[in-house]
Amino acid sequence: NPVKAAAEKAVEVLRGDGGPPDGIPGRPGAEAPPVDEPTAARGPLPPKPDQSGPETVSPTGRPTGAAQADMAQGGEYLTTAQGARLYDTDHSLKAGARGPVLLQDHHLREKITHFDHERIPERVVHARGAAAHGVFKGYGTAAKVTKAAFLAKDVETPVFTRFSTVLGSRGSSDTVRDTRGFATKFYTAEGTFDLVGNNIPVFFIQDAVKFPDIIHAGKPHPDREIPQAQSAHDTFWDFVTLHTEATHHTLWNMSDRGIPRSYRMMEGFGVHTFRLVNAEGATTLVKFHWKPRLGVHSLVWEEAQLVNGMDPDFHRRDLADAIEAGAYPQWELGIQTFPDTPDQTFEGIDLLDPTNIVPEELAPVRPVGLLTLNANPSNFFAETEQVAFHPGHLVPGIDITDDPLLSGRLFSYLDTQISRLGGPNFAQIPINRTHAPVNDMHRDGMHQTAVHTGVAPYRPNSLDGGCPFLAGADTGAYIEVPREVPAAKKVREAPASFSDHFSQPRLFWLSMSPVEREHIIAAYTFELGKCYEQSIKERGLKVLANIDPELCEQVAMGLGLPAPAATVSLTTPAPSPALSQLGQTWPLDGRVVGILVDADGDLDGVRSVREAVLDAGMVPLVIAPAGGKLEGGGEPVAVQRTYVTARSVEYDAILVAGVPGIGSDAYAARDAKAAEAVAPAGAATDPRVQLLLLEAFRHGKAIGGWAGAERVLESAGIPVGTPGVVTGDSGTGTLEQVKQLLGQHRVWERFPIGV
Ligand code: HDE
Repeated sequence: NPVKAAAEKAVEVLRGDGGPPDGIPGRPGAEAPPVDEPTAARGPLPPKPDQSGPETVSPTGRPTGAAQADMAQGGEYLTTAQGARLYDTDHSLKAGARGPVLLQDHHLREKITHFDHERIPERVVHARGAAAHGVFKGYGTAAKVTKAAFLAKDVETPVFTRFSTVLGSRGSSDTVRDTRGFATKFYTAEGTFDLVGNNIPVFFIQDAVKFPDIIHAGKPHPDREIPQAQSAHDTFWDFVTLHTEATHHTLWNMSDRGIPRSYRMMEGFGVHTFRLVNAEGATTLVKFHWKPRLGVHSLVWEEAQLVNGMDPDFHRRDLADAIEAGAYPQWELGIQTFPDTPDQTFEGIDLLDPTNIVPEELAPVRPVGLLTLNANPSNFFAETEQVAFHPGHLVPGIDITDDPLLSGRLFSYLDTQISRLGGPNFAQIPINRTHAPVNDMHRDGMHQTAVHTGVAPYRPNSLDGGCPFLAGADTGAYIEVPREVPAAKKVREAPASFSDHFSQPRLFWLSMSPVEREHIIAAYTFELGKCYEQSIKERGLKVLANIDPELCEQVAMGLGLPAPAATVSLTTPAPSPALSQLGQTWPLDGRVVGILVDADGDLDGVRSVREAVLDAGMVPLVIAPAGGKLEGGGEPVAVQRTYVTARSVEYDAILVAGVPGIGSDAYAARDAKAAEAVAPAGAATDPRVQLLLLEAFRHGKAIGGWAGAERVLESAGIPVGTPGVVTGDSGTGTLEQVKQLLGQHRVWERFPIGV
């Protein structure tokens, strides 16, 4: 069979064990297409439980819905989109092998046309994100205040959570200074509930009408389209200093909350006050909180900047890796509740003002359920990109308030999906399908995938027997709370209670520990320092003076400008310790420990340490001068990182097992000159090892060593005895000390170090 022979020849050539590629189809002398037998098709991926939307059956009897995967890749043969089998997809149809491509090549046109339209508009904000599937389990503790069925005891609800940055484009870096989105879709039996929150509990503006203004100011400048995914530029600071209600959110951004260590280590907030309704119809005002089991942790700014270069996908990778490794991230959903009084304030705090928090010391956060993210998406586009959240996706028991920011969002999210997802039928996309039975009487429209039957998509009707029926309170209808709207004039105004823009930022500042304040000062100095306009820097300082004189003076010093005086009288509220990220001990799950060693190091010690790191639920990564395996003693030790691929920012702690050698050996044979440049002859330690240790030190990371590692630490300028630099007699003994340090997240005594 000449066809088969040509195919076999092609395979041999590709493997490198064959002769010249004479017989490859498409080359002169080729006789026929290469494949005459199909390879076995891979079975469709099993549908995820949370994608199992309502099953529908097409007129041909072919199931759709959860069996989508089957439709996507089910056939054994390569086909056109219409199912016609193809014999070749590598060559255009030509008039002769060297001749012009023919317009009649319908396969070429279909393939390229589809490709041309693969991209959809990215989200106008929150374009860059990562998501995961999971499950939410209710504790039943909210039963007194809400009838929402998914919060009842032990009810398990499939969820899909998407985390995001706000300002950057889809391809921007993960660890920029920005707010993070934290949006969760609960596929409840009563319909889908979306909690579309952020990792910062307040917002820049009090009224949705200003959303385009803050976003236009934060996005790259419209002339050169720079800077990408940054707030450190003139237009952002121009807006937030002119518009002082942004002060509180901006302060959170400048704090460590603006650069989270991991999506798994962020709090989430519903921001607005919502209204809960219980089975008797009684209402309670509520703020939603997500509390991460691993605690709230951040990067330090220099580290965040290095990560952007070393691994722009740092957060995305961290989330996916943790889930793949079975270290499922978890958050408790908590609620702060407030009496639904006519003025909707609590302890003098206006609950309709989204620039306010209610300190947890005044209203404790009570846990009502547990979120566990336990499965990565199988297809980024289909799931993470196409998921469409909307704060108006509510279930009975959860209602909205008149927060003017929330009102605007209720309009915006539906509207934006229509242009982003190409029409009004985005609810039919698998990831957006509700798990509750649907009969919405919506018909037609772009990308309609349902084949609706019946002739009466209207109400009332007699032709469909009056179907579908209306529900009542006893059959699970969503009924808005019949709240009285006070008689009022139609005005474009904010209430007087919205005009205090500084006392809550001051509360936040006063609640920070000294090291957190140091980071805030550094962040403002960096960001305002990046502005070109002198007047914007000066205005920035005026805003800071109204938060705190020390903050203002320190930043002014960094900018080389005089510190202005406050223009408001500064109050001294009681600090809220819950706002600080320091002072507790946290689980170690998923933390990354780098182990530096070479073939002459204590390999037995490394073997035991690896096991102990894994036993503690952490990730050990062996760093050596070159890749491959380190031989000596027992089992060879696999190397995960080399001096070339390792950078300190990947690790939460570093252990040194002996005196790791000069990494240049690996190059020496190839390029002696280059090797000499990397590690000059006679250097005690490879400069890349020194840099690794020094950076880890600067970023407050735990460092440990044994088997003579003191020499290495000293050569990096971080002798044993400096805070958080420890040695032990054995690898596991050293690890125990490092674990203690890791529980505090960082070695805070090392700050300030000017990063
Ligand atoms: Fe959003 N926001 N937003 N936002 N938002 C969007 O919707 C909007 C606000 C938040 O992972 C958009 O589908 C307005 C506050 C998250 O898909 C858009 C206002 C909070 C996400 C939109 C706000 C958020 C978005 C863009 C002011 C925290 C990403 C794409 C009134 C409580 C969801 C999209 C995801 C996305 C509008 C303010 C959170 C344009 C008009 C406050 C987490 O509809």
